[in-house]
Amino acid sequence: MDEVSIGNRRTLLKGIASLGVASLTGCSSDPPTYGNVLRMGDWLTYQTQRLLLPRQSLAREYELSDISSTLAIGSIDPGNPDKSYFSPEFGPKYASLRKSEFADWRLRVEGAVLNPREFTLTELKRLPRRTQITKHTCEEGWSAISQWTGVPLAAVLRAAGTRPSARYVQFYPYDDVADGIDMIDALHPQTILAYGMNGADLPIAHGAPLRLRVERQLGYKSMKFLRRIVVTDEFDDHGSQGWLRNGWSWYVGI
Ligand SMILES: Nc1nc2c(c(=O)[nH]1)N[C@H]1C(S)=C(S)[C@@H](COP(=O)(O)O)O[C@H]1N2
Ligand SMILES: [Mo]
Repeated sequence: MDEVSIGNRRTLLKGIASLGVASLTGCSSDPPTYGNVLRMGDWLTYQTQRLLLPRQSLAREYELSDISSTLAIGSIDPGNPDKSYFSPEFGPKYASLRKSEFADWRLRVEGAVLNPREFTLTELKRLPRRTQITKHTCEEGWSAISQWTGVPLAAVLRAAGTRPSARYVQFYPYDDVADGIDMIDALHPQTILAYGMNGADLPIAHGAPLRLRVERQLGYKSMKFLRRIVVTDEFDDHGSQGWLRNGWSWYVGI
């Protein structure tokens, strides 16, 4: 980004910020990537979207006949040590869980919750269920429509008892990344932890046994291969494990 556009953004920022203070009082409006002037653009995108869109506005949902074939991209097998996203700590665990068809897999939910706990897949399937046909849009320029079935993240957070101080939810998978979303997206009705895709169990390449779907942001926010969820009071960009290492924004609303 050149200096001129930073300057323009700053000027714009002032206008938006004064608007923002007036209308966002009491909600989480910290800059998602504070402390870095080159990241001010992210903050502007975040604030503007949060200002303009009703909080619970739904992403478009499609018909069964709209379903298209979906690429599997990024990490497609956390158990493969030859891949760049392989985690020496969690990759081997994934490989062994997969051998027993995820019978021993658990989702750990902890942090700013009253009842930190683990969920089996069966327990998650007993919670409320939502099926949605949505379009996945990847930062690389492709998109695809699929049907996703899972439990609303809000239901899981309710079961764990989110503390009132909580503002973000962080996701840790079996490959070497980590990411988070704010409470507005976490509690959105279309934000689900999906265990099914197109009427079948979630395939390995698409994030088995459980992945996140965040329908109002770009595809990389929909973390696959989940093992742990941590509710936090503070923002976290996850440093070298976050997508920011690729130069990608923390907030990518669409
Ligand atoms: N754990 C994990 N989740 C991930 C990724 C990844 O590499 N690891 N890639 C992301 C990106 S860039 C995209 S576009 C989608 C791809 O989802 P799909 O493979 O189901 O198409 O997963 C996202 N979630
Ligand atoms: Mo992507």
